[in-house]
Amino acid sequence: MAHEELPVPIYSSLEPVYGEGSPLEEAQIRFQTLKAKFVELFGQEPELYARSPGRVNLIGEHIDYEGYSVLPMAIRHDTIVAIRKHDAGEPQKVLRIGNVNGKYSMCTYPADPNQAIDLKNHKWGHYFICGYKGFYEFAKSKGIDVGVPFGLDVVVDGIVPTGSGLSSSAAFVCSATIAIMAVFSKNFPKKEIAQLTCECERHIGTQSGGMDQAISVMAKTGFAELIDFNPIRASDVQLPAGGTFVIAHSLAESQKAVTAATNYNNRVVECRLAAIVLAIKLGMKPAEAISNVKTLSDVEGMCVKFADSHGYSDPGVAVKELLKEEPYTAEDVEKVTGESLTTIFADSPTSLDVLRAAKHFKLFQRASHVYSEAKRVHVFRDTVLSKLSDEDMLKKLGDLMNESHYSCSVLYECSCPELEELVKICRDNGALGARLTGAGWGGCAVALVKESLVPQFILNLKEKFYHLRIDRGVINKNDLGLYVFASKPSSGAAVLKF
Ligand code: NG1
Repeated sequence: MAHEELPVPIYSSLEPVYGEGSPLEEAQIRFQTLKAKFVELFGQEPELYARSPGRVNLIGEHIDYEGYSVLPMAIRHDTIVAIRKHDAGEPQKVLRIGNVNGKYSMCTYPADPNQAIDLKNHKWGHYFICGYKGFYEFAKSKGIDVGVPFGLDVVVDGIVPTGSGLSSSAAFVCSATIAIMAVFSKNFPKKEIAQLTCECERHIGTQSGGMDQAISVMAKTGFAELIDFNPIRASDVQLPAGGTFVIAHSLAESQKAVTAATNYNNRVVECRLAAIVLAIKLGMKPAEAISNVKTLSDVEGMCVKFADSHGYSDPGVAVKELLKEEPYTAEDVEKVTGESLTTIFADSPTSLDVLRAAKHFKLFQRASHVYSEAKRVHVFRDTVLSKLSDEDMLKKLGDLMNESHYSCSVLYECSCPELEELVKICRDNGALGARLTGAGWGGCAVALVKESLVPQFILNLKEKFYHLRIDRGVINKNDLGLYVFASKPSSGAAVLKF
């Protein structure tokens, strides 16, 4: 059976998830600490644990929400959620969410799956509530009766660096959702959990695509995954042995939920507008385009249809011919659509926030990025499958990563000065390719480095990028290992019941 059809595995020991040696020892300590914290806070032991990893995206940035395939791998850093369901006799119907890390104080919410999340007042516990609401919504949609809501005690231990583009949020939402499911003795095919966690993370206010949750739930040790959407599917990608991916933090924190209206959601809206304008220019009636065209991948099919008469079988060509390079004002777009933008987005409050904040819309640049990046993902995968020598293969993969970065930086404008500096240092110090990874606007870069050069490469990064920041007091020397590390493809979500 394809692994996306299988349920989340349930293990009674840590080895299947963490392997052996120091990762296992580190995990043993974390689980002991987590259990002790749980007992300290709630006076009882947790019933079970769920864990889900962060990820690094190797290529395919800002295209998942446009319906295009992406190519991430799970990293070993994960979030573990310990959970206990209150007994029927316990009167308080509350969700108490504690954290091993003293930085995050206990959050309390009512045990009410219909509660609204207070987006104006961001709290770390909101991510748990995304999973909580998501579980009930999913159960309802499947006609599963999960009875009256119970109180829950929860303690979280997350080691995916936050605001780093490594999907700490998805690791938290997925582990929370899976823990809640497990405590209700429910399990579902991984692809359904990937879909549900993607949808429920949107309760936090970002219009995210499904990449992070899909890889967090479906990852397999030793493989990156090509993730397709509609329907969600994961295909194993065995990376060439001679190369290693090094992840390095730019130390600029990317606060995706807070900056959504001008950054992440802004790009989602720009892509939607680009798709509608393209569809109309390709001959679709405006009203039909507004109601049916949601993503740039919807337009690709139309381009193929129009190929004979116009030569647009490549959507990149259609973008060049049909969109203007200068930014569009709202009026420019409305002239094409014949409908006001606020009407088009009337059912999406977070898009309306975008419209209020935006001066103009760069449709040409955003669509050019999406179509070219979508192609690079497939070229990357084909290169890995090709018969090229290891040397040539790694070089080609590195080139694709560099092209991806250029496109993210110049066309999609989701880089920042710190990432630019870091990517340049990576390339100047022997990386075959380097690029920002994740949403951008801060967070991490990923570099492809020849295996034998990795230790020296990391030393160089420390010297050229991090030492200065240690001297300035931005980070502590002892924490360097958290900010720059090599990563192998790690395992996906699991439930642990001892
Ligand atoms: P980050 O911010 O790196 O977790 C976000 C989105 C992804 C994808 C990337 C850009 C969420 C949860 N994740 O990832 O779906 O669109 O940006 O490729 O919003």
